[in-house]
Amino acid sequence: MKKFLGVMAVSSMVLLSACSGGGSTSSENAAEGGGSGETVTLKVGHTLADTSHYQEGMVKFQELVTEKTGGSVEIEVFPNGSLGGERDMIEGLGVGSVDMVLTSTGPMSGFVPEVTVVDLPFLFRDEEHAHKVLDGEIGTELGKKVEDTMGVKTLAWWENGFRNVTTASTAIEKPEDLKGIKIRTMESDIHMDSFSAMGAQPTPMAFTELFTALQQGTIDAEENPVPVIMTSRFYEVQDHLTMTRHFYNPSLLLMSQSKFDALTPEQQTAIEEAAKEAGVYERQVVQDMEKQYIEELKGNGMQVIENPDLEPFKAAVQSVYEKYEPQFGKELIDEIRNTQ
Ligand code: EAX
Repeated sequence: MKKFLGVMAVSSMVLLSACSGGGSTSSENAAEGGGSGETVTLKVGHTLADTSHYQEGMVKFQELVTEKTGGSVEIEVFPNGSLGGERDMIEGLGVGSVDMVLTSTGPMSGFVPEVTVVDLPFLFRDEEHAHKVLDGEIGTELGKKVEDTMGVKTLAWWENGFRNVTTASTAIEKPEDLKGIKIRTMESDIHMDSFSAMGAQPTPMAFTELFTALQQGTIDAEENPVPVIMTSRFYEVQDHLTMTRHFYNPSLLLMSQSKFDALTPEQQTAIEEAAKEAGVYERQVVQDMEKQYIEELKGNGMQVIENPDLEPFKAAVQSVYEKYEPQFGKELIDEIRNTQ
């Protein structure tokens, strides 16, 4: 995979500089690196709305990159899946069609299964617990695993948030209420196994196809963090929300290794610092939005169950731990759980 990505990236670099499209280099700014004094423009894609937490984080990232590089590097943001779904964009890192992608860990099971240990249901107590793990040794090692396996640069851990169930017409108070419900999940084996264990019928699907599928009724339900449900207007096609917080969903800001290597050392440091600082900012945006948007979703007609009894849901997914413990190792799972 690394050798393949390396080759593809080099060939795309050549292609890109030949046709001087996105990610290419053009005009003046010698002061802050940019050895050749040209401004480097880097394209970053994500799937969420231009009012989302991802976008707010990206605007902060843009500002910080411009500031820290004195304008020698510019970030161009492509929201709304305009560069494709998360899996497409991750693949695009290899072929040079995408310079950077902000992706949730869901689709990573197709690329670096080890990193999906963080997707286990009810693994994290709260955001603080998750941040402690991801900003610590475990998060660093998982980020390194992505780099070593895919030959891309892991810039930072951002946040999508705790995921909750929404449905078109069924109030979900206990796992039995999910029986036979056709629910969309991300392209994640753990997510699909968790909903099968709760009795639902999971359908993996790219985010870019989700709203239409809900609108047409080919699926009954989906699950996402509150800021996504609000900014992607799922309240228009779903009437019920239960705050199950069943998965904590981190996001990875990944960059093409060859694009990173083409920068000066000063620019590389600036990008890495900006990615981390904007990530801290973005996490706060998620929490602020969650507080604000639960009331707004009610105002938009959604029936919200804010404090369901989660014990029956946790009990229903124990089989998922039995299945994946051998893959990830009980030690790592316990280490994550016991992180204070
Ligand atoms: O990462 O696919 C999803 O449901 C995600 O929340 C979305 O792509 C953002």
